[in-house]
Amino acid sequence: MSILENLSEAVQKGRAKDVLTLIEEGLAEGLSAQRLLDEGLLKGMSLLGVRFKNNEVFVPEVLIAARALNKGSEALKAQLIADGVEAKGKAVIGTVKGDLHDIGKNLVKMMLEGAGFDVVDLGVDVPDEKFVAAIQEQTPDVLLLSALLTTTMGQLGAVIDAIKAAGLREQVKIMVGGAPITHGFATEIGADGYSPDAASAAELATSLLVAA
Ligand code: B1M
Repeated sequence: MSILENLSEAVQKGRAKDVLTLIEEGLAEGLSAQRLLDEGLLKGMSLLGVRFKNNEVFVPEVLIAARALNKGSEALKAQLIADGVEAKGKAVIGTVKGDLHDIGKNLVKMMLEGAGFDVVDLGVDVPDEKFVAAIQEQTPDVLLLSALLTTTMGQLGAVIDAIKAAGLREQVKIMVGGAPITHGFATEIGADGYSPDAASAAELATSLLVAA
């Protein structure tokens, strides 16, 4: 098996130590950090996701795999983030109330940092009031909201409504994302933008700054 296949396998089995060793080997062999991320770590989680859906693996296995993936993406961070980029703006990011998924959010955060943003991460299961308070306290240029469940995607609109009710909507650009979200949904709830993946999220955040 190739290093990328082994990496995918190690994520699926939740073997964090093997993940780190394979990343080292991959980088030493000249594989790019992006390929190790996309074709190794994320491929592994995507394959595990199918088995999760089919009830072949359960929450504990997925959690252990998520931990291995997060360790791996942390190890790749230095390679993914360009050196010496000056902060071009400030962003606040979080996963909405009721939702504990953070792998995608963490990748978006990493790409934003790579694009030169100073990022404040509110974590997961973030109540609407906490997003409102963060806008008041941190005065970010962009707020990024993540939701991974069809049962929590409605929460994205609730956060935007809470921000409007607090009179803060004009102060910040709002982007939404996560597997069940579409461009149409983002427009419907009054977001300024939607991105399907981490790389385009960083590009969109940058273009929203220019447009502001
Ligand atoms: Co959950 N889970 N999960 N889960 N989980 C999904 C999402 C699911 C699709 C699995 C399935 O059934 N096939 C399903 C949702 C179904 C639905 O809503 N229609 C599901 C379910 C049902 C559940 C539970 C309800 C299961 C249960 O308890 N019975 C439960 C809910 C818990 C809760 O949140 N309250 C649950 C729990 C969990 C774990 C805790 C075990 C674990 C999360 C661990 C963690 O995040 N630390 C977990 C995981 C890992 C998954 C899968 C397998 C993988 C998700 C992931 O991390 N993908 C997922 C199945 C799948 O996606 N194949 C599944 C990799 C990640 C890089 O992709 O998060 O999509 P993603 O992020 C992308 C883009 O979406 C985008 O960029 C990212 C990078 O490119 N993006 C943004 C994300 N946020 C963005 C924000 C932006 C922009 C772009 O800002 C603007």
